[in-house]
Amino acid sequence: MGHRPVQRRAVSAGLAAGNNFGEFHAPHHARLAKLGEANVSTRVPQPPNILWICTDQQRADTIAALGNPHIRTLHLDALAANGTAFTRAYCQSPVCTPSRASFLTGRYPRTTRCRQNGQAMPPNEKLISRLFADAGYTCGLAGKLHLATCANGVVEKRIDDGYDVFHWSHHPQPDWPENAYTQWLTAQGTNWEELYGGPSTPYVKHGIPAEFSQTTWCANMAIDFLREQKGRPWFFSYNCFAPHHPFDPPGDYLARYNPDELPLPKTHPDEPTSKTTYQQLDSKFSHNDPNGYNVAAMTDRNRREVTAAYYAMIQLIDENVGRMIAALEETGQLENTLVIFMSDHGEMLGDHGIYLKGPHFYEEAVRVPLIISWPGQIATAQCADGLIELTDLAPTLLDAAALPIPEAMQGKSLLPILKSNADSADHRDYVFSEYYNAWSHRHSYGSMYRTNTHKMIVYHGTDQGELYDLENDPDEFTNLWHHAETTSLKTELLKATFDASVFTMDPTPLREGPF
Ligand SMILES: [Ca+2]
Repeated sequence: MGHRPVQRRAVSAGLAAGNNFGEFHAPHHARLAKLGEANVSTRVPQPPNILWICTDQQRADTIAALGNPHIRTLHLDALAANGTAFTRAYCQSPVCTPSRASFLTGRYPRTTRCRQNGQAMPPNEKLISRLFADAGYTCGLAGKLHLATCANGVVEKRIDDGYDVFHWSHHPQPDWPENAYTQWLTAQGTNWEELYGGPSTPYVKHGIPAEFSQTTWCANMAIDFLREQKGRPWFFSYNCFAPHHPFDPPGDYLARYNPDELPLPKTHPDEPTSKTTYQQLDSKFSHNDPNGYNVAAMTDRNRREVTAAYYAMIQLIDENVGRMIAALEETGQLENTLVIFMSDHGEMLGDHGIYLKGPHFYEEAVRVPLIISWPGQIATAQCADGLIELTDLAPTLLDAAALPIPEAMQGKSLLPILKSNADSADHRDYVFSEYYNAWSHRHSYGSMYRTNTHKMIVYHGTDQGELYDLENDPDEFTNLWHHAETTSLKTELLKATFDASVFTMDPTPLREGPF
């Protein structure tokens, strides 16, 4: 547990791609050695820039260097080699809005009161971007934000979020004239409809060519921004829509993956009957929607094609990560930029017989990639295997910039782990995740409590739940919820889950006196 090196093979592959920013320069070495005993906040010579790359719906096991032999992610491999990869990072909700509301505030979904897709962020919640803007940073964004509804052509309502530059594009489809990506396509003399005419099956499509994709456009906006802001402290959110469904990479990227060489999703013969009603329904149609993917009709070939398309979308993201890193290097900003790569939640990708995301809390849905690099300031080629929540990101960034962490934040800074001053195994005893009627399945209210050894999922107001012994059943095939011999364990974990729901309540307003 704790630290182990990133796999050498993949690390070498990543470095061969041209990203060599992990080499420490002598002055940084000297500074770290000299200030080794000092308080973290005194070590920062100047405020670091923040490049926060957040993909949509990318599960954790999609980084080659971290153990996926089928996908190719040279630039993410290099990022991991030049920073710290957290291998057990968990989102606080397996759908967009509550997860994003949570990690952008360092608070739990029900604490922000933005618990559901379609629900607006209360205006008195403080986003991390607002806090950085207050500290003198210029903040920019490209892609989605999704802290309020933008369904049916409605433009997302913003709170005082601190973003000066705001290239809003919830998703690539031109559902709003205000979609900045749509406007850019127009300026390029083209449009989405024209570009999105490639061949398709019911599950996979040849999407927009790479140079015109929203994934690439978001990176273009990031690169323009970091060039313009050079010399000032800045904070940029790269929030592409990929690899969110539909599974539609550029055709030439799809061709890079031979479906026949990809593994089938993992399933167990007892599924879905031994699992929840939600899973039984979603194993027929994704998101329990007759207009969703017809999961029950999928062939093995279909399943492998979806995996190929998903990996191809991630490879395009990877290449754009490489472009942004190269721009940082070229402009001399790499040394003073903290880069985060992560995702808002995962994707089932056919595992356990289901696709997409919540209300399920399988590892595929709640565990996300998380890599942080900050050349010369944090450990390189470090794999941290302890339990991490995305609530920890906002306090980590404030800590890295030597800014105060508000009492309202519920996460815990990862900076001591990043600097190898703490073992990630000691960071948390459990992670907590919530799905409160957030998207599909009306009246589905689930809480997940996960320790190093067990996972308890309670679906409130029903007698349904899931209980997994992760040491003996890491694939979460055997649901022990109804097993008579585990009654005592179940009682213990129900109590622990109830405790966790109490201990994650809003810490504010602060108590001002004894009475
Ligand atoms: Ca999402």
